[in-house]
Amino acid sequence: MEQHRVATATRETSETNITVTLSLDGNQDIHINTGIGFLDHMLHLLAKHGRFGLCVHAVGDTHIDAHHTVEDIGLTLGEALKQALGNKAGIERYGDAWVPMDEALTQVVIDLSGRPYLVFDGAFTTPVLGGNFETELVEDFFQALSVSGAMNLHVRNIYGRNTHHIIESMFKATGRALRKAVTIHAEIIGVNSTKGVI
Ligand SMILES: [Mn+2]
Repeated sequence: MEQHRVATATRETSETNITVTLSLDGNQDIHINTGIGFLDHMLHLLAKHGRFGLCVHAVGDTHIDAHHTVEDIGLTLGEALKQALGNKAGIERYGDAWVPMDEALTQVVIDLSGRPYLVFDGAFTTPVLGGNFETELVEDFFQALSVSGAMNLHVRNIYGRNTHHIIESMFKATGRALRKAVTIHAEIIGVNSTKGVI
């Protein structure tokens, strides 16, 4: 059976107004506009390397800083993922990727387990990229994604010098690991767990 898993999630608060549409199958169109150029670049990479369709439109209180917007996009993307996956029947569930970016190397390992847990290992020497993206927000983004996407997410930068390269390898690896984890295999009957529920 051909799958077309897609979901739209929205989040409206006094701080941000966000809409995310995520397509796991078929559509690979990417439209990203968050008001934070560096984050647009990273979300584009995640979608491209995950072979996802992704539309993200966000208007946030970036006159304060990027924190609310970055965190809330992580939450909304995770919510869209959770909705698109539905009951997770037939999915691989686990996914992993090693991605180099020149001198930087990152490993990402994912379990779409229903159990939110982030392990993040990364340090950035450049505190701000693109004028308005505080690099410490990378961990906050992945924390939000792991919680609302109900996933066990390990993001481990092994080494690297250039902060842009390190973060880029993290987002690409997350896209590739997610692609593996959401992939449906005909030989997986029901949910890929002895519990019967993930
Ligand atoms: Mn780049």
